[in-house]
Amino acid sequence: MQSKKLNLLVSPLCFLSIGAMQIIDAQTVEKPNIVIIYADDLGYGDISCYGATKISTPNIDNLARQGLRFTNMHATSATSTPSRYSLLTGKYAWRKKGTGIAAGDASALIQPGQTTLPSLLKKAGYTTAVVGKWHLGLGTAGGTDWNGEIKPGPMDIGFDYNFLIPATGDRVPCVFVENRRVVNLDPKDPIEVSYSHPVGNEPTGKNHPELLKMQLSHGHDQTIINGISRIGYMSGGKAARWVDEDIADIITGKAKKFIEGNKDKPFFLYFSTHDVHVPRVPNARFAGKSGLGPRGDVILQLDNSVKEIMETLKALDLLGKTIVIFSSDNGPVLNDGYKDQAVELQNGHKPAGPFRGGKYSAFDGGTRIPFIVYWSGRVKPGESKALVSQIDFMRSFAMMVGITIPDNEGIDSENNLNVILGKSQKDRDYVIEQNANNTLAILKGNWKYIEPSNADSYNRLVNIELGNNPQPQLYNLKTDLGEKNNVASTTPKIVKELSKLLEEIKGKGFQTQEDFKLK
Ligand code: NG6
Ligand code: CA
Repeated sequence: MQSKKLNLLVSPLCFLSIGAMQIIDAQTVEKPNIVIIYADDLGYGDISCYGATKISTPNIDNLARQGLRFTNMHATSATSTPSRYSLLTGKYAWRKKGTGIAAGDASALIQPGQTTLPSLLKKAGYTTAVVGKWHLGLGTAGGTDWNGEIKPGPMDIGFDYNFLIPATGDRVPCVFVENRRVVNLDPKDPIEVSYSHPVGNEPTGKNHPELLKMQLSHGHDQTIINGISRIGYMSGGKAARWVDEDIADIITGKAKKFIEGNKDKPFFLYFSTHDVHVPRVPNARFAGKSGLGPRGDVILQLDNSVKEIMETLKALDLLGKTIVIFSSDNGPVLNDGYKDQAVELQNGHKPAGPFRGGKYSAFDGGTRIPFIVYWSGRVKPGESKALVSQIDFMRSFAMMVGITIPDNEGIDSENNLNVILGKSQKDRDYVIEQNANNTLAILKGNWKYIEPSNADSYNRLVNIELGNNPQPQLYNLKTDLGEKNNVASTTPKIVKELSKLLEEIKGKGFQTQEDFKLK
C-alpha cells in the first residue's frame, strides 16, 4: 500500500512512486488535459464494447478500441453520492457521516479546505470544471439559498467553473446552477424547496397521476415538473426549470464550451452525465431508437455525448494532449421508480453483464463498472485485467502533475498511474466496495469477502439482491464471477485474513472528529 510518508520524500527534483517502484524526474512531469466522462447508473453490460448485444454504442466502442478497456474497475460504492465523494476526495465515503444518497437540499458534503482532485490539479496550474450531475450537496446546513448566492459549492473546493444539476434528475429543484447562481431565475418568482412538507400549490404525482407523462412506480410522487413527478416539493423558479428532454444537449454543450474556452492551457473537466439515471427522458432524436425503451434510448444519448466530446477534442487538435476517461458511478437498475418499460422491453439485455446484483448491491453488479482510458499516441490500445479503483484517481493524477497531497488528506487514494495508463497490469493490493446499506466488501486477489450485515438481503421495489447476509460471505471470483457459491464456511482462513484487513482499513481513517467507523 502506498505510504503517506511518500510525500515527505518528494523534492522538486524527483518523485518516488512506491506503488510503481520507479523514479520519475521532474522533467517527466506532464500536464495533459484530463476529461472524466462519468455516466450515471451505467452497468458493466450496458455498452457493446463490454459485451452488450441488444444495444450498440459505437462511439464509446471507438474509445475502447483506440484506448485501454479495463475489466476489473470498481466504483467505491453502489450508489452515487459516496462514489462521487470518494472519487473527488480520495477518501472512502463511509468514513464520513451523511454521505449516503444525498437529498436535493443537502448541504455541501465536501467542505472548503478539504483537498480534492480538482484542488490539486488547480495547484498544478489546471483550469478545472464540473459539468452535469453534482449530488454532493450545496450551501450551508441552514438550507441552500436557491435565490441568492449558493455557497459553499464546487467553486470552494477546487473547481473554477461549474454547471450543475444540483442533485439528480429525479430530485427538486429541477434547475441548473452555474457557478453560484440558479440559471434563468426570475427574482420575482423565487424558488422554494422542501423535502419535509409540501410547498406552493402545484400538483403532485400522488394527487394528480392523470397529469403525468411518465407514471411513477415507487417514490417520486411529489411535485410535478415537466409532466414528471419528483422526489421533494418545489415552488417558483418557473423560468429556470429544465426540460428533461434537453438536459443531455445542454450539459454536453456546456462541456464542449469549457473545452473550447480552455484549449490552450491544461484543463480538467469532470463531465458528469445525467444519463442513464431516472427519469429517463430521451431527446426526440433518440426516443424509440434502441428498441429497449427509454433506458436503452438514453444509453444511445450518452453514446452521442461521448461522440460530441471526442469530436470537439479532435477539432481542436487536443487528442494527443488529453487523457479521456469513461466510467460510471455505480451499477445498473431497471425499475428505479418510474414505469418507463425498462423491465418489459429488456429483451435479454444484461445491464450488469456477468455480475450478480446491480445498483445498491454489495455484489459486483453494484460496483464493477466500465472503465476506458484513452490518450492518443500515449496509452496503448488493449485490455487490462488489473484490479483498479476510482479511489486512486486523486493520488495518481496528482503525482502525474507533480503535486503532493497533505498527510491527512486523500488517505485511501494510492498512486496507480502506471496501471491507469497501461504501463503495468499490477493488481491493486485490495479494493473496497460499499453497498446502499453501508455493508462493505473487500476484494483481494481472487477473493471477495462481504462483511456480515443484518440489513435486508433483497430490495423488492427495484428487484435487486443487495448482498446483505448476517453470515460472512466469501467468493472466489476466479472460478465464480457470478458470486454464487459462498465458501466462507469452508475457507475460514481467508475469511479471517480479509475481515482483519477490512477492520484495519476502517481503523486507519478514524483520525478526526468528523470521521467515524460505521460498525
Ligand atoms: C433512491 C431513489 C432512486 C434514485 C436513488 C439515487 C426512490 C424510491 N428511489 O432513493 O430513484 O434516485 O435514490 O440514485 O426515491 S443515485 O444513482 O443518485 O445514487
Ligand atoms: Ca448513480
